[in-house]
Amino acid sequence: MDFYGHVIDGEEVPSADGAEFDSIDPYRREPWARVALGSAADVDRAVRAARRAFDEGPWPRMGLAERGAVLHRLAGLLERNAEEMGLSDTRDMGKPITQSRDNDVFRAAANLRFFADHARLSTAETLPMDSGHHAYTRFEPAGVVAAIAPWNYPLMLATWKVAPALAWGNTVVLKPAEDSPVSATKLARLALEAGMPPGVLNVVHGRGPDSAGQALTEHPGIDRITFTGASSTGRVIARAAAANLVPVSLELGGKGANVVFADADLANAVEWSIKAVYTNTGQVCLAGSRIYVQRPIYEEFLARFVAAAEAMVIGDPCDAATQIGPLASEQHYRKVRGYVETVESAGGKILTGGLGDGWTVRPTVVVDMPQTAPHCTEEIFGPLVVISPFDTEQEAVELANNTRYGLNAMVFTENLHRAHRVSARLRAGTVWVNCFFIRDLRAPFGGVGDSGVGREGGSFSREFFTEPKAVIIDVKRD
Ligand code: TXE
Repeated sequence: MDFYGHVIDGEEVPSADGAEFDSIDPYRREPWARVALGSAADVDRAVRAARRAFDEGPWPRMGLAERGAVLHRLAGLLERNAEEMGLSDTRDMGKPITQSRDNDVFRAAANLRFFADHARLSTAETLPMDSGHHAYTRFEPAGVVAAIAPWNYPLMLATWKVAPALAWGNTVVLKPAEDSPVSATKLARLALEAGMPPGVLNVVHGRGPDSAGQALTEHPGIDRITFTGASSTGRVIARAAAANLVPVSLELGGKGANVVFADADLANAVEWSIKAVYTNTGQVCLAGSRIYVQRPIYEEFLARFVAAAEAMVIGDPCDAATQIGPLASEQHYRKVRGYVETVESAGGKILTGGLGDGWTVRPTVVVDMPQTAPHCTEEIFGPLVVISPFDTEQEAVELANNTRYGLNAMVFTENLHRAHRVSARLRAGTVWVNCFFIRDLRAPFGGVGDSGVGREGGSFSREFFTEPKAVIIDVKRD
């Protein structure tokens, strides 16, 4: 079994105390990689290395074009190693290979390319003042960024944080999720190959509480924390950030509502609705896990949706034909299984799906579920959708907004006025109309309520990963 170490100051190293853990392939349900298990000592080494690289190294002082060229080279290396990078995530957490290799790796590369270019082309405000002074803004790197990544899009979400942080001249300590560690070590190896100076991108593996994650968020040498994961963990991290007065960006869970009006293009609505809840086996914060369908088309929508769900190919995620793999870990499988097993006691009915082999849950469709049931209010993070009918637009908006989460929502309608009207009324960071998952990296990304704090993307990432400085010059003297 291959070993994956921490990457600290340009070196791949074991833990200071020699501790290791197994990464489990959730389809084969056996270890496939050995990984260094970090603790506070390893985090401290990494933060010190990142601090040295920030205070003394070339990275923050480099021109934007030169720094951007390194990020573009790294993007190219990811693309050239797409097979290996994709397979790492697939073996770690069971994502179908056509999603990890053909989508996530290229999106990771796009993150690096986009933020390299965005930083280079970014303009800053200048303010000629009536008093004869001139004010302008400098976007200076914030310092050492702690990035804590989840396991559902290991490489893609790591780069979503690392790319803007690096592009703006920060140095980074990345802690990947313990269920998906391998691609992070490979990313850091490739960064060195691309010419990134030692200490600029460090990776420390480990768990969250009482482990590397907690040590990183509590470390006094950190200047920013960016986190994607559970809402409960977000609260813990926000407390750690508050103790050190460190700005924190939290991208947390979701319970996306998908509202399908009777005037929708039905084929389009079904196609996107299936993708919205079953992509990555439902382990997506953006999952459209509650579908509300207007009554005149409810039965027709259900029939088409169930047929499409039943046609999905379940199996080995390394097989290119597979659309639904196992859940990412035994622990996560147990969580999702709990929701499947309690559908009937909560008042609902399973139309299709249920438990599969191993740690697999089949694409599951639930109807007749009371809106107060946990299945309608909690993030399940698996291939289970609750479909409910509604009558009026007002009722649809109320149902959609009836959640503590507010990450995203979908609306399907051919009525332009309704599309704008409902989009404005939905409590969500992103609303997709007649589509899903389409992203422009300049747009704000994040959620309201339990879905998070702050936005990233484009200039929103710039605001977070820099310290904007106002410089005011007296220009009136001669
Ligand atoms: O998340 P955690 P888990 C949701 C989803 C899932 C649930 C639990 O509903 O079922 O969260 O998943 C690190 N200090 N999402 O337990 O614990 C941890 O090591 C510092 C939604 O895996 O939040 C990992 O790197 N770090 C989601 C990362 O946080 C800590 C993606 C995420 O793990 C820490 C994932 C601590 N005290 C899960 N505790 C999304 N928004 O997309 C944990 N970590």
